[in-house]
Amino acid sequence: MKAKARAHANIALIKYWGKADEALIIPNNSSLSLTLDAFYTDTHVHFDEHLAEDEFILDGKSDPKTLVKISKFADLFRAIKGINTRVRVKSVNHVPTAAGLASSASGFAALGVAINAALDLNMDAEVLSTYIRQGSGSATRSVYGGLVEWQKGSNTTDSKAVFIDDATFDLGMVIVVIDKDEKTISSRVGMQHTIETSPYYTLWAKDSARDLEAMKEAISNKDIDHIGSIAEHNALKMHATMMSANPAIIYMQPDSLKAIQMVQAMRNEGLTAFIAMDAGPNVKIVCKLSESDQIVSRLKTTFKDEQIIVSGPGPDAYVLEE
Ligand code: 2P0
Repeated sequence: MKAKARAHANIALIKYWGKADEALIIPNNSSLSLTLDAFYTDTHVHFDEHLAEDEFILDGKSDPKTLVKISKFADLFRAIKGINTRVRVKSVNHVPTAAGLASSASGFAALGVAINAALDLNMDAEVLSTYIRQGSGSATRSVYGGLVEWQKGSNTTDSKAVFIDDATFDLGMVIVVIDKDEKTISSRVGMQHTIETSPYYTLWAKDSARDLEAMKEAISNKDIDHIGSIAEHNALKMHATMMSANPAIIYMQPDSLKAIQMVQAMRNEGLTAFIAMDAGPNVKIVCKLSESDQIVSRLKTTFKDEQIIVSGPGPDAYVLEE
């Protein structure tokens, strides 16, 4: 009962912000993301009769805080298999340089794919995504490569990932690492606080449904400018909604705004460049891969080489040979 798997991180172009069901992680709005080639997690699992407790080692160090979530997650699969065997989980996050972009999305997706293989559960990617979702919402989308929708659904079996497009039409992303430290307010806490206190929250959920439809149309047209402009508008609306919570949640830092202004300047010069920020200060730039060199050379006038990472679309999550 051993297996190893790899899953790539994803960045949402239509963001997930808020849960309809906190226990089952069913979101209030559907989301859509690009799986990235540049960031991934490798996870080895071993369900071992000799273990008294579950164990979790991340990048060579034991991580008791995440272990609680991992044990709960493993319980979902143990219940299906009808076993109580404890598991040893070893994960390695692969992120270029000290980016601090280690992701719960690639982490739970790799873990789900590895457990599915180790326990011979034979779930297909769509069904598996409904379990991975219960580890971390954004992980749902990392089961597939390219562009992926997380359909919000209304129950635990229909809130799932759906593959949209392999994104091999020059779509890319440049990531500007502003701060690699762990954020002070986790997404889980931040989204709940936004729901409870922002007068704009219901508008966010309603508007993002419209954005999603426009995004799917732009993807079917392979129109990167349109994809970027919808993504930027959606990301900034999410940040505006967070800022309208009480007390406000502000993830942006002065250097985030500096990067945003540089992106606007690049656009005025005719480059395809749009921002997509998550629950943190780092700035992601939706772009054409063929223009990424020009974008990087402009960013290098202000940011250090190691703060800038380029990525194309990544693949599906998959089982690795041991
Ligand atoms: C996203 N984020 O769509 C959005 C945009 C952050 C901002 O998904 O509570 O770590 O585990 O479901 O998946 C981050 O939320 O939260 C996230 P949980 P998760 O990528």
